[in-house]
Amino acid sequence: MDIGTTLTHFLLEEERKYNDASGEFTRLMSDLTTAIRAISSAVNRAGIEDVLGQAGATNVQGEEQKKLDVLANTLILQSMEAMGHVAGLASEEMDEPYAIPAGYPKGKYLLVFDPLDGSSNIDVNISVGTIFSILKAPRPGVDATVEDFLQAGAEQVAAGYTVYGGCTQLIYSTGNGVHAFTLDPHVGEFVLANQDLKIPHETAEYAINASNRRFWEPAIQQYVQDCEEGKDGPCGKNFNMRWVGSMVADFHRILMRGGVFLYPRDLKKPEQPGKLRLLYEANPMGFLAEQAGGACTDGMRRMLDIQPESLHQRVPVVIGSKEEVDRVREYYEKYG
Ligand code: AHM
Ligand code: MG
Repeated sequence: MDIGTTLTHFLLEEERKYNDASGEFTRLMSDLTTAIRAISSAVNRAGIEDVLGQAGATNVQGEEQKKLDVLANTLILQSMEAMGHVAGLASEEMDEPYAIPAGYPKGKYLLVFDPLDGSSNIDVNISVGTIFSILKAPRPGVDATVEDFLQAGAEQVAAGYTVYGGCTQLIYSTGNGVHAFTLDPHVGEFVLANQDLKIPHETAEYAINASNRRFWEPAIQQYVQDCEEGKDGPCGKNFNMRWVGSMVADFHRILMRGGVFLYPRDLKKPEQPGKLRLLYEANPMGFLAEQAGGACTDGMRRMLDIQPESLHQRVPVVIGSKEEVDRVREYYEKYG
């Protein structure tokens, strides 16, 4: 039997090669993966818990069963709060940043996350995921405020996601390529699966929720129409379409075989510039896309250049194969 290259081993080698090798980032990731293993286990047991929990939705201890996204959020807070590596945590599940309880040291990083993205898919046994972004705390050792989290995506120290699918995989980048690890459920370790993943530059596959078509802006209306016309239209090639409805799963497919994912501004809710959140969905995925040779934009701007104005800010997202993302950007310039 061969253990393979574990995530901890790989992270330490990376730290030795590129950073000051203090090991603090590796320890932070180790705390995070403790939570991720627990979330993976909870997701895998979701159907069982559901069956067991049907009578009154309480467990054997008489506690109310938590929705999985709240549970995932709690597991991450629990695994991080006492360890001294972060000065604050913010997530989709909390209106305000979580303050590290008094008595625990505050570290030099900030963690922003979506604990269980696509959680509406849990009930139908479709892949969901955890997305995370790691920033430097502007004021290390001190409780982080909202302003401390409002950093452009280009400032990210690291970003990644876990996809809870047929197997559990963790994908991350510290700015030196994108690497994938698979959880060995028997050993409890993440083991290196792919090093330095690259998104193919060209693609003939797009992902969009077309039920929103009548609310799209002209650029997206035109882009999708041209894709649908295939080789008889201006694209000159036939396109395929895929939409899982879990960004993590859709992005994972794009990372592995190319494609473009679009969640554009939706005039159904004109006050809302898109559905996805800048800090814990668009930025970490944008960081990974760029590291893999792809691109990410809000249609007009490079995603990682956008200066966030609020913690839960929403943005339009176009992400994936570079050539196709650039093409969508041209449609925005031409059609608006
Ligand atoms: P969530 O964070 O509440 O789970 O919402 C984000 C999800 C993404 O994973 C996915 O791409 C998108 O919402 C799907 O939206 P829609 O249901 O409009 O197709
Ligand atoms: Mg989400």
